[in-house]
Amino acid sequence: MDNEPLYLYKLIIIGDSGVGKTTFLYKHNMNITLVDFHITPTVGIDYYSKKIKLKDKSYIKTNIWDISGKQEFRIIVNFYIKEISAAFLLFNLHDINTFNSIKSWINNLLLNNSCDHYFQHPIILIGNKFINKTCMVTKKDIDILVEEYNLIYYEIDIFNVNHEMIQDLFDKICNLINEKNIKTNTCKGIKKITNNLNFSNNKKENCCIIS
Ligand SMILES: Nc1nc2c(ncn2[C@@H]2O[C@H](COP(=O)(O)OP(=O)(O)OP(=O)(O)O)[C@@H](O)[C@H]2O)c(=O)[nH]1
Ligand SMILES: [Mg+2]
Repeated sequence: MDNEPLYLYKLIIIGDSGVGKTTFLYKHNMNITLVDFHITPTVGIDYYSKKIKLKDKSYIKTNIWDISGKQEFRIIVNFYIKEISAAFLLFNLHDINTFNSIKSWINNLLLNNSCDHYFQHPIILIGNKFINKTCMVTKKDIDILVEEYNLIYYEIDIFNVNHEMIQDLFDKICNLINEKNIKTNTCKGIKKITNNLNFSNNKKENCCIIS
């Protein structure tokens, strides 16, 4: 069928504990805002899968790893970072420590990724928990970091953005991967799907066979 995904893109969501990674993923996958729930810190790693239509009208499947930001799980992060095609990197606009960690998260990405192709993996930096008052993190400091590491930057408050805006961010990161043509350059974060029996959208699932 034409809308069957031909490729699997492996994405990761990273950042310090409490910055909103799981909230971000739930909003994307199920349009649930966990404001009314008692959301607990992720233990280790969580995983979701979703089908996305690219601008060129082809379909891809995404595997999205949501990893705990706690220090004790850092070894797991470094393991999963080995094979990703792009990353969302979140910080809390009102917690300077989460911003100060960004460089170390990026260095982890650069050091542990095992791809040897020329293209850079896209990184979307997200300043979360935006509220209309002075942030602890300054615009100037964010701009310097964005420039230095060639990041794409968005400021959001997951509690107050609509589902489409979060979907757009996932569409954007997947289209960037596609445009950079990483898949023809043996990126370990992209796999050709050779059999996708039982694939369905919006489900937690692990049924694809990859080459
Ligand atoms: N005000 C506000 N609170 C948020 C927002 N996003 C997340 N939170 C809250 O921040 C807390 C932490 O969110 P999580 O999504 O669990 O953070 P995490 O990055 O997954 O944390 P770890 O799993 O420990 O790494 C929760 O109480 C959320 O409800 C936001 O945009 N605005
Ligand atoms: Mg979490």
